[in-house]
Amino acid sequence: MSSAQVGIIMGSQSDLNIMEEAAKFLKSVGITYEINIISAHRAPDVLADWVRSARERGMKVIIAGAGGAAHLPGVTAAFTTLPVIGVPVRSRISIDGWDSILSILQMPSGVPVATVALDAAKNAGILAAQIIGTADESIAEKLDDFKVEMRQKVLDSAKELRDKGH
Ligand code: RP5
Repeated sequence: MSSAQVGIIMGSQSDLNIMEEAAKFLKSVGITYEINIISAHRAPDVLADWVRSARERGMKVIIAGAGGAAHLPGVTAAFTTLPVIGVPVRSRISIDGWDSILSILQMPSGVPVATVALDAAKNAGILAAQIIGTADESIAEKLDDFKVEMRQKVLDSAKELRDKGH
């Protein structure tokens, strides 16, 4: 039995440097996650088993990232009613990322994938935390703190600009 609240999956080892940003954010707010490489094209049977058992293993949200003909998030969403967040990855063979963006974004009616920006795995982690935060006050409070920190960083950089005489 996994204790992971969020499942992070990706199509290839080559997606890991992007996808681990989602894991880093979840860790920073204390959300448990499981991270795995499962290809919709190269290991579809493994994907089906993993997704079908995700809810009973305690997962609340799945983040799926892939590049190229990026079917992993969509096929994942086909197998579950858990919310699926898709991360389009700009892979080695990418056509400027548009191949993965459109593959993940343009899902058919009835099978939604919440698609974040290209390579935006951190945003996927934040969104997953916000979903968990709807039912977990301590996570919601940490997300409030994160917003306060972001705001402060903007104010600090504006002050730095003024201090430099601009
Ligand atoms: C997709 O194809 C993966 O998600 C990856 O982004 C892309 C390239 O995979 P590799 O050929 O690097 O394994 O399935």
